[in-house]
Amino acid sequence: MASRKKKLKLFKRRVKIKARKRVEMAEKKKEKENVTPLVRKYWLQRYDLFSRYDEGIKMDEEGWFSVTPEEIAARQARWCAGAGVVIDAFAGVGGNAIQFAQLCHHVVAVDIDPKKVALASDNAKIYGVEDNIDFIVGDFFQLAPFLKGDVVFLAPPWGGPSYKAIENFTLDLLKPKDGHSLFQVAQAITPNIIMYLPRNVDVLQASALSWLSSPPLNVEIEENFVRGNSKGITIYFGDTLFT
Ligand code: MGP
Ligand code: SAH
Repeated sequence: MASRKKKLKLFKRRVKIKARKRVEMAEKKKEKENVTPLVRKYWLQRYDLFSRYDEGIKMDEEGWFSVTPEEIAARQARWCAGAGVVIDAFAGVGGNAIQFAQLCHHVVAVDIDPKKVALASDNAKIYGVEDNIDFIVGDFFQLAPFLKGDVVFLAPPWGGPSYKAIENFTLDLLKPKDGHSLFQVAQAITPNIIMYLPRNVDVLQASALSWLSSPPLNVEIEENFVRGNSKGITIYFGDTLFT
C-alpha cells in the first residue's frame, strides 16, 4: 500500500515537472517571437494577423500591435486590384505590402525603421511576393516628392495601443505628422489614397479630406471587423478602376 502511494506521488511529481517544462518552453518561444506582456493579446490572434504565421513570420513589438490583420489587408488590396504601383508609405512588418503584392503589379514599401524593413522583406518571402516589392528604408515625408505610384496606402502610427482611450480620435493625433499634412503629401503623388485609421477616428473629419481636391474625391468608408470585433476604419479616396 505504502509503495503504491509512493508511486502515485512520484507520478504526480513527474507530471508537474513536465507541465512546468512545457510552460518554460512556451515562455522561451514567446520571448524569441518578441511577445512582450504588452503584445501578448496580439500573439493570441497571430493566425488572424498572418495565416502563414507558423511558416516563420517575424515580428517586433510595434509590429505586433500595428500590423493590419490579413483579412482586412486583403480586402484593402482588392479595392485597387490590378493597379500598377502601390506605395505603402508606412509598411511595418509587411501585413499590407504582402497583400497588395498579390493583387497589384508592384509595391513600393517604405518604413523609417530598418528593422521593420528587414522583417517585412523576410515575411514577403514566406508569401512568395518579395520580387513584387521594392523595400525602402526612409522617411515617407522626405521620400514622397521622388515617388511615383497609382495608389498610396497610409497606415501611420496611431500612438500605440492606448489610442483607444481617446473618445474621438482626431487627425492631429496621428504620428509623426497630422493626418491633414499626411494626406496632402500623398495627394501630390496620386488622388487614389487609402487610409487605415482607428475605429474611434472622427469619421466626418477624415472623410472631409476629400474636399482638399477640386472637384472633391470620391469617398468610401468601411469599418473593418475580424471575428465580429471591430479593428479599424478604412477610407478609400479616389477611383478604383484598375482592372
Ligand atoms: P487594438 O485595438 O490595439 O487591438 O488594435 P484589439 O485586438 O482590437 O484589442 P481590443 O482590446 O481593443 O479588442 C486593433 C488593430 O488596429 C490592430 O490589429 C492593428 O491592425 C491596428 N492598429 C493598432 N495600432 C495601435 C496601430 C497603429 O499604431 N498603427 C496602425 N497602422 N495600425 C494600428
Ligand atoms: N500596415 C503595417 C503597419 C504599419 S505601423 C503592417 O500591416 O505591417 C506604422 C509604421 O510606420 C511603423 O512600422 C513605423 O516604423 C513607421 N513609420 C513611422 N514614421 C514613419 C515615417 N516618417 N516614414 C515611414 N515610416 C514611418
